[in-house]
Amino acid sequence: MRPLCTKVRAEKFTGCLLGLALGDALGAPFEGRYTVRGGEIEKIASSLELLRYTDDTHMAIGVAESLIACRGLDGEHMAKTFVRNFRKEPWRGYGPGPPEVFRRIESGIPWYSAAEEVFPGGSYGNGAAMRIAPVGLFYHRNPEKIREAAYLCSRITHTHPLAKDGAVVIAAAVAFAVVYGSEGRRSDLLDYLSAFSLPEVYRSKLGKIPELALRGDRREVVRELGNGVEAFNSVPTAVYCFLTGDSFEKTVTGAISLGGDCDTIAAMAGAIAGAWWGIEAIPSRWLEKLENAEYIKSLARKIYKLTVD
Ligand code: RVK
Ligand code: MG
Ligand code: MG
Repeated sequence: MRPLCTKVRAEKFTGCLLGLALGDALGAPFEGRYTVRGGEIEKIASSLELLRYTDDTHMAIGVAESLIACRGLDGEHMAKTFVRNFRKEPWRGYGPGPPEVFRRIESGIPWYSAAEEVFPGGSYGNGAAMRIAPVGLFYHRNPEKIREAAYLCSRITHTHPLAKDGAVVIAAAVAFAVVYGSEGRRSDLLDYLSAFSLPEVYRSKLGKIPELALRGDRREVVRELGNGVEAFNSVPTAVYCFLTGDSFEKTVTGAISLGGDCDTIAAMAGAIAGAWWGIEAIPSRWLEKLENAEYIKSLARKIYKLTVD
């Protein structure tokens, strides 16, 4: 891949975190559905006064807050931030695992081992990947640090290797989008990801994307890549949505249309697409209704200041 020659723009950072939150908020009303028609998304979006986000964004906010406060990834600080944020807003629709991890941390179990036994072998849910975008922003200049940082961030709640590697894929995709966005080719993302020595399930699913993209058959995409809550059944799907959506809007609506865990797939795809096209590509009719948009934007700007300015 060619080296970074132009300064990356702050609009990509704000686009990334707002894109994550919008994918989450727009997808949330449809979570668990078999399929969703494009018109339904717009109908719900225009009928709601507020586009309210869920645990995906709530946890990504915690990741960003902690990265900013510590000027890097500090596992203990981030774990405390997650617990504090969860206690303030436990109603955000968290999966079963993280609240149990938080209870364990509060009972005195160290943050680095609290998640180990919540599921056999640790959780392989997509909860680590859905919140990881700020890590991709923070380390966009240092791809060699992305794995270590994504693993550390995941370890707090998701210790299964497939959850951790799912987080690596999304963090790396965000870093790629920030650095190469607009000028490069989106399809180069698959090459970029191949440098991360991912487990077989990710290599095989990512390898199927070009063919699936040619056919564009929704049912085949769900069958081959998945649309479930497991990291390996949603992370490659989010990458597919980014690679086949020709705009921010199409990426997010395409992700939601797949149904299943569509708030999370749209959150991950929205973060990558927002980082690629920047905030200016996000429809203002959606942005104006997004809950806490100014705060989310301010976090993205702070990460930009710490890493680029
Ligand atoms: C509600 C067996 C396992 C497993 C293991 C399954 C929010 C469990 C967000 C578990 C996201 C679920 C989602 C999710 C994020 C995981 N053996 N089953 N080793 N590991 N599972 O609980 O943060 O929507 O059924 O850790 O990853 O919008 O409940 O939560 O869609 O995956 O939750 O894993 O969930 P958790 P999470
Ligand atoms: Mg959610
Ligand atoms: Mg979800």
